[in-house]
This record gives sequence, C-alpha cells and structure tokens, in this order.
Amino acid sequence: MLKEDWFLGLDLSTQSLTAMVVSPESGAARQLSIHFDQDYPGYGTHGGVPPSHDPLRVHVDPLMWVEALDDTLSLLRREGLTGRIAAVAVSAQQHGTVYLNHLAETALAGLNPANALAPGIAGIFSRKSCPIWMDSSTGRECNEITAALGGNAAVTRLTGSAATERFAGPQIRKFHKEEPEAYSRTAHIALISSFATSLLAGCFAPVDAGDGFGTNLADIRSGTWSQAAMGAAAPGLHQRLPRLTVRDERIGRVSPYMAERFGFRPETEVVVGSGDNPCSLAGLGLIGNPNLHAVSLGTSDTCFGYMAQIPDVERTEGHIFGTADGHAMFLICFKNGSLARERVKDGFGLGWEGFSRILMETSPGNRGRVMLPYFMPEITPRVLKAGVRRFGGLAAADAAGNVRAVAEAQAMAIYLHCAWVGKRPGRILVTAGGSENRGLLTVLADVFEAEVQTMEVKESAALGAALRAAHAWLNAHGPPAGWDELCGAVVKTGAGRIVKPSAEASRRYHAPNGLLAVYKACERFALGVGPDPDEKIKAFREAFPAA
Ligand code: XUL
Repeated sequence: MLKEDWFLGLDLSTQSLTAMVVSPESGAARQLSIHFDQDYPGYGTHGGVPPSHDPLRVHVDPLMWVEALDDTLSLLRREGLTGRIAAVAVSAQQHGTVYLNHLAETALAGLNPANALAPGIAGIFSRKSCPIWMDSSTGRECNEITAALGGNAAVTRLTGSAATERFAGPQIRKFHKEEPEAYSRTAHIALISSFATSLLAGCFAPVDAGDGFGTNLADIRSGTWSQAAMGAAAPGLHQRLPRLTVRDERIGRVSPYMAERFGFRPETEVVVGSGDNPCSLAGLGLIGNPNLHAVSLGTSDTCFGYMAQIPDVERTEGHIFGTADGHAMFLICFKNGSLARERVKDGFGLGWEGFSRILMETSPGNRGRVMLPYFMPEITPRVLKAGVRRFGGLAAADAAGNVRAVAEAQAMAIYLHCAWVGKRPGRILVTAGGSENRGLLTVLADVFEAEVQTMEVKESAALGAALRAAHAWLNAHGPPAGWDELCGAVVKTGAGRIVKPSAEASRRYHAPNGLLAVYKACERFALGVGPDPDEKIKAFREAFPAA
C-alpha cells in the first residue's frame, strides 16, 4: 500500500449523507456530513422524508440524495481528500428502491463533468419517487406474495424474512399493479446502495447480499435471485434487477465524470455497496465474530450480529442478510427509534442532556408504567395504525414518566424480539446517534443484563463502508489483510464508555413479575392477542413496591 492510499465510505442514511475517509495505516479517520432537512429545504423533508397524507406511504425524491452526493464529493475535493482515495464503497439505508428507465445506462456513462450530477441524470427515472424503508403500504402485496410462495414459513426459509412491507419484492409488486405502464418503462430497479454506487461507477452496479437479501427476492441459501420469489412479485423482474454478489468485490473504477469533476484518480476503485446495517457490522469490527451483538440507535433502532451460518430456527420476525465475507447476519428493526425519542424530548422542551439526566435519576421499572411508542406505524411488532399507548396510569403530561417509558419500551422491545437468535452475549456494542446518551446506555445495560460499550466513531455504517473498500482493495493490491487486522487499526471503542448493568435494576425487568412481563402483556393487548395487562402491572407493583 502506498502511504497516500486512503479509503472512502459514503453512508446515505435516512437523514444525512456522511463521508468517512480512513487510513488503515495510521488508523486516522476524517468525516463530514450533510443533513437533508437543513441543507436541502427545497425538498421539504422532516427527518429525511417529505410529509405524506398517508402515514403508511413514505417516498423520497432521489434527486435529493444525488444533490447531496454531488455536494459531499465537492467538499471532499475542496479538502484535498478525493485525490488520495484508492477505493470507495457506499452504505445506504436499506430496502428503498430506485426505478430507472432505458436512458439510464447511457446517461450514467456519458455525464458531462462541467455540469452538476442532478441535472445530468434527472431524465433517467421511470418513477419520480422512491419508496424507502419507512414505507408500510404494501400489506396486501405481502399477503399475495406469501400465498404464492406457500405461506409464511416457506417465504422466511427461502428469502430470510417473512414478506415484509418495506422490502423491494412487495414494493415492486405494488408499483407493477398500480402503475403498469411506468413499470413497463422501467429498465432497471436499483436498491439505494446500488443506485449510489452506479453514480460513482458510471454503470449499473451489482447489489450485495447484505442489501440484496433484504428484498424477499433472493434465495439466501444459494445466494441467487429466486425465480419463484421474483415470479411472485412481478413479471419480467429478473432482467430489471442488478446482479447479486454474495461477498464483497471490486466492481470497476470511478467514472471519468467522477474523476474529472471531483478529482478522484482515474484508477480509484469502486467496491460493491451495501446496506447501512451490514456496513455497521463491518464498522464495529464484528465480521467473523458471532460473540458480540450490536444495537444501533439511529433513525431506526436495530439489533444485529454476525452468524457463521444461516440458522434453521422457526421464527415469525427478524431477518437474515448476507455479510461482506459471504456469511450471514441477523437483524431486527424498529421504526420508532430516534424520531420517537425526539418526539418525547421535544414534547417536554428537553435537550438530550436533560433527557439523559432523567433516565439516570428516575427509578428503573417506572413504577409499572409502560408506553408503546408507536408515534409512526411500527415494524416490530407489526403495527400499521400509529398511536402511542400508555399503561399503568402513565399520564401524557408527565415528563419524567414518559422519558423513562419511551427508553424502557425501546430497550425491552429490542430485548424481547431478539429472543429467537438464541444465546445472549455478555457485551453489546452500541452505535449511531443515541450511543452518546448515557441514560439510554444505562437502560439498555439493565434491560439486557449485559455490559454496553460505545465506539469512538459513532458513524459505524460510514466507517464500515470505508473498511469494506479498504478490505477489497488491499486484498487485491497489497499484502492480504484480514478483517481483524484491518479493524484492529481503525475500529476503536469509546474511551471509558463501558456501562455495566446494575443487578438490582436488572431484577426489576427480569424477575417473573418484572417489567419485561408487563411490557410483553401490554404489547399482546395492543396487538389484540392478549388480555388487559392490569393484573401484570399489579403483580409488578406488589413485587417491587419501592420501584
Ligand atoms: C433495516 C432497516 C433500517 C434501514 C434504515 O432493515 O429497515 O435499519 O436500513 O437505515
């Protein structure tokens, strides 16, 4: 490796675009972010998405992402960083689909470096907006796909997930049903990660198994698109999908447009992109390590971990995706993550410090009061009608009660809905924006009965993308570098940030009449599959009169 070889990861997340430049040699990392709400007010987004009259429909104009990419690369050029990049890889919010017409391939290859990116590609879309991971509007299509593929268990075994509203298969099916003419004009359907990678490479980019398995379209055991699953979604789909790769690969070089406009070296290589969660797995140093799990407290809250092989467990929720090294990861996702925390924080006029202080000062267990924080329709469990539910006399106006209730609910939901994964690790790595909040970390540690550790770089998805670029490039051009070695140089845990669980607090959640039992009962009641949780709340208060 030359001294000046650096690697770039670009994370196109729900609310921002982050660029991370790393040098595996020195361990240094530089980063910069652009925030959609603030920096592109013309798109009218709030939390990265425009307002919608239908709470189940969440679409974004892809040109906003394209403008952000243009501006980010311009900033990197101005800082003199692009000319030092040996390879680049994209991380992106998962599941969103981008619909391109027959002009797209030629347009991508022939952009004029004198012009900005957005006007150059404005004509390549066969659909103006992209459904993203927050969209829950395809319930009917999920049922149709499930029936066509022989039921829930069959779909889950084949594709790694039950038919899931936000996934590409059901989304494409809905598009084909509702806009058949626009579907027939669609030459290529990219995931957001492969779309952004296509912009860098100047041609249609493949999709990796980290993102490609989150579509309900792939056979996760053979690592190929499934004829049956594609057939259940829409006709003529195979020719419209990107190639699927099961492990990271270098897909080519940056386009002449990228080199000239942004100052990359022409030989800068582009590595296949992936979803933000599979990238975070890499950015947390978890590739090859099934003994630690991660919780990401971002726009979505997710829990994930590496698996040496695809598990054969019966389950009704959660997902299996591929990893950079051709193995598997589990993932469970919650839509009411940071935006729900923010609603509570802002509702009481608090800052994050005040929010954290309340969590440090109030009593674990919240005296048996529970919130189901469904500010938006929820993914896990599947709740299509938004609406916050409060139990045990939790008053809507009680600031401390609601702050503790939202944090405890989120931690308990993550804990309970990950049970199918099996063995719980003794330590959890926490990443993304919420990992800066000591109060949230304390609640997580107590609910999980596990040590919780934060990382120096909380943008683990962008860091992971940079590491994926480095790993693929170094193994092709330098002395082979293992994930351990690479991560050892760059992935650092946060100084002094290990939060240990308190035995007394953990008991309040885990005892037979503890708050986990209360929460489970509240959830079952709200889903219409269990009785009123009052008895459980009473039992909790008897068991923990001081809580
Ligand atoms: C994962 C998921 C979200 C998005 C958000 O399945 O839907 O975590 O990737 O970035």
